[in-house]
Amino acid sequence: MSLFESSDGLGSKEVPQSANKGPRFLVLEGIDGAGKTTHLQFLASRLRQAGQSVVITREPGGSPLAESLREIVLRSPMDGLTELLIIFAARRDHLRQTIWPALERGQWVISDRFTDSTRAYQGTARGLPSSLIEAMAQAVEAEGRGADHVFYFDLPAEVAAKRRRDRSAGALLAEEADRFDTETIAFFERVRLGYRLAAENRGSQQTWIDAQQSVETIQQQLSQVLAPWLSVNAEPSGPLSQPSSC
Ligand code: Z5A
Repeated sequence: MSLFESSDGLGSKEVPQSANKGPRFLVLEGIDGAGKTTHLQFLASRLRQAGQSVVITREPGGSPLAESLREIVLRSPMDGLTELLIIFAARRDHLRQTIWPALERGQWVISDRFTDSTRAYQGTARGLPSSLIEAMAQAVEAEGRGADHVFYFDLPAEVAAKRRRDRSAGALLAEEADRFDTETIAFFERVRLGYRLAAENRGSQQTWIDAQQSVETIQQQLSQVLAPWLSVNAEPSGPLSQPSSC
């Protein structure tokens, strides 16, 4: 996934006191190949058509430091606890450098993955204690706004693996494998379970999507979710000339 569109990093490092109307910080979650990138672009284009300013970002990554940490997490051998610590370090910088400043400017933020990835991958799938993950999440996110709404793209791991193979075969060069590409189908089924548990804890601030449906059907579902938010956020958001606007 190469859609990271960087922030200018000019935003305040003060603790943000976001008071925007309605949801502004959207997150897409799901196993690798579930369709997050595809539908993230759709959500962003719908928001922009409605006159909103949107920052697209991703995890691990989304700020210069966090992008460096992403390379380490994806490529360097390490144990699960080391992985967890690096992911939260990256998230802290991502929030401070990119997400909170964008929200403060009145922009929308759409992130490909956020803390529920940690709950699902490092928690349910790798078996690290949820008490540790929740304590770290609280420390890293507590001063500012967290995800307003999470879209979970649910897909059987076998189907996701086939989609990834098809995508690689269609590319000029096969995708470079990372540490997660060598995980088993059973691992990704545990991740799916982790997402189901995370969604149950999120109450109404989430949309569960059967990602086996066609792209068009999923886009209709996303449009229905967006519609009431766009009427709440009817005024154009943020300074559209910001270099970090997309
Ligand atoms: N990670 C972690 O362990 N803990 C954490 O806290 C965080 C991350 C934040 C980052 O992966 C890795 O970091 C991730 C977990 C770990 N690894 N894994 N697994 P990444 O950022 O490199 O990649 P990704 O986010 O996992 O996924 P992706 O490759 O970008 O896939 P995707 O965005 O979900 O799918 P897509 O590219 O939109 O779609 C895949 C293909 O399916 C593509 O050809 C589409 O055209 C096709 N597609 C999409 N939707 C459909 C439908 N509905 N029908 C048919 N075909 C479709």
